[in-house]
Amino acid sequence: MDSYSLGYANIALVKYWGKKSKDPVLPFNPNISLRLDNLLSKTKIEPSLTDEDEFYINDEKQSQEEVEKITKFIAKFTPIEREKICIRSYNTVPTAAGLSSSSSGTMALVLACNKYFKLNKTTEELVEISKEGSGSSCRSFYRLAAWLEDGSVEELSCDLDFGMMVLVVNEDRKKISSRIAMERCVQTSTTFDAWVEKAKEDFVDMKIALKNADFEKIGAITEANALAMHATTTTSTPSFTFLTDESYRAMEIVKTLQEKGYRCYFTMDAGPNVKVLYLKEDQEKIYEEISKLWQKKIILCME
Ligand code: 2P0
Repeated sequence: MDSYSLGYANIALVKYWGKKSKDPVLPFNPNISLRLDNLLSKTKIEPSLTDEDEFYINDEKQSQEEVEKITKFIAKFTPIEREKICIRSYNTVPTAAGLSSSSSGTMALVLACNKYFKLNKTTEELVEISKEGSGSSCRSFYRLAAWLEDGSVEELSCDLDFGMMVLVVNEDRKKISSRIAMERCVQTSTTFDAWVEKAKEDFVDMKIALKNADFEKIGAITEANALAMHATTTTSTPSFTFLTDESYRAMEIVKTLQEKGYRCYFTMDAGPNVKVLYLKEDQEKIYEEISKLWQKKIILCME
């Protein structure tokens, strides 16, 4: 019996960037994401064979600090008195490289705990728990999800069949975690208030565009929203950026394709990699065109 629990990555079309409250975790602005069914984490929990809790990612033993972080999180919803456990997680998502590995990992962990400790929680309850581990992970439970300022999570629908690929700039762990980056932007960015206002408008417009299946509009909002989020990093003190020259080159490639009439749009998260949103029916020709210009790795996220 395969006893793994699966968690999926998600990429925001309207980003979550900034916490209005940490406990409970509430976003400054409502945000919307698309789940990536090919980028996932699978996790299982077994009794530990040692007298310690253990945590492995891709068979690599994690540091004591990581074990403490994860056990502190699961203590919020698992029995106080419990045996020591071994958590084994495998990511098909490069870990902590701005490819949403924290979303897929947290969702898989929450589901694995539900199974191992026989918690019998509903999806709605698991969504609530997940958020406390990684804010954006609450969106991974639905194909299209909206996470609102009051903390609630809604499933959205859209008649379009989306595809996404990642132009991989760098798969290394990011130097600054999104948590710390976000906090710095909230506290110091001179454009943070403008970001929140814009993101609120983008959220309203994106919901309408999804409802109308207006892909051009969805793409335009996705790109503008990502750029506005990234602008808050460069207007922070100390200033920083997740993007590199190669990220900008990848964005240029997407723009070149757009000029040729291809329907594809970029977005970037807390890392240098560039994700490309398109319609599934266009995947083959977009992949072919992009591969001519981008010789580095490309990951298809939704085959
Ligand atoms: C998002 N990101 O909407 C945004 C865009 C990164 C850039 O949500 O601190 O790991 O655990 O709530 O969810 C990544 O942040 O942060 C994220 P915490 P999380 O996808």
